[in-house]
Amino acid sequence: MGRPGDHMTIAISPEDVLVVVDVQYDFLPGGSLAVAGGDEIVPLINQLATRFSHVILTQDWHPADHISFASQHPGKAPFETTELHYGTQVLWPDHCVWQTRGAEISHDLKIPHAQLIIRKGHNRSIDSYSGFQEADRETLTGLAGYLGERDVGRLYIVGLATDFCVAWTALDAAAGGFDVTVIEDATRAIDSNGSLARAWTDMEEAGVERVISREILG
Ligand code: VGL
Ligand code: ZN
Repeated sequence: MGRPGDHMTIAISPEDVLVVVDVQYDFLPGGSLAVAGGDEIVPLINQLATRFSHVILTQDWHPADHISFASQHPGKAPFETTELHYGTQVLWPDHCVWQTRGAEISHDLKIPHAQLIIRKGHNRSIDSYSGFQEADRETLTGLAGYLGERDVGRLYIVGLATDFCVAWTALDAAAGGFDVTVIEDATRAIDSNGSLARAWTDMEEAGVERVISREILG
């Protein structure tokens, strides 16, 4: 309870999970798909992680000839789209190629108690923004099974990028019946062709909560 004017902080329970999405060198300044300001959220994520006893990470993890790369589509440039068997796919610069430096999770992320790293996007012919399922909306990663078996509380999602992997992970979590919160200032966006505004609209409609870190950290 607070006095009028006090800032009410959100209580994190031991069952709640912090999901840290794709804090990898290719999404940070200097990387091949750098997200503006991506490095600014790393200290904040480290601080938030101290409040959670259960933290999991996701890692974008592609073969060198991944279908989401513009380089695999002659005549196409990054950020254009193409039609694939599962729908419209944004084409990206080559990024997060497995076993390259760009795919590594930033060493500035200091979360020794993180318990699971879920890799996604390893199938050559299917992209996977979401930590739960691939872009064909069929192939599951197993994350929902893991979380179900651990009997978790609310999922708090942070990381990169707000409008792609964070949003798709949040939407799938909500669709799977989890309570979901995105901590907005602990994310940064790519914002290509209106993708950020669209992502927030979709998340709002799906019942995803939107908070800022001060509401948790006090
Ligand atoms: C992502 C584009 C392509 C992300 C991953 O982490 O948001 N975006 N692959
Ligand atoms: Zn990717």
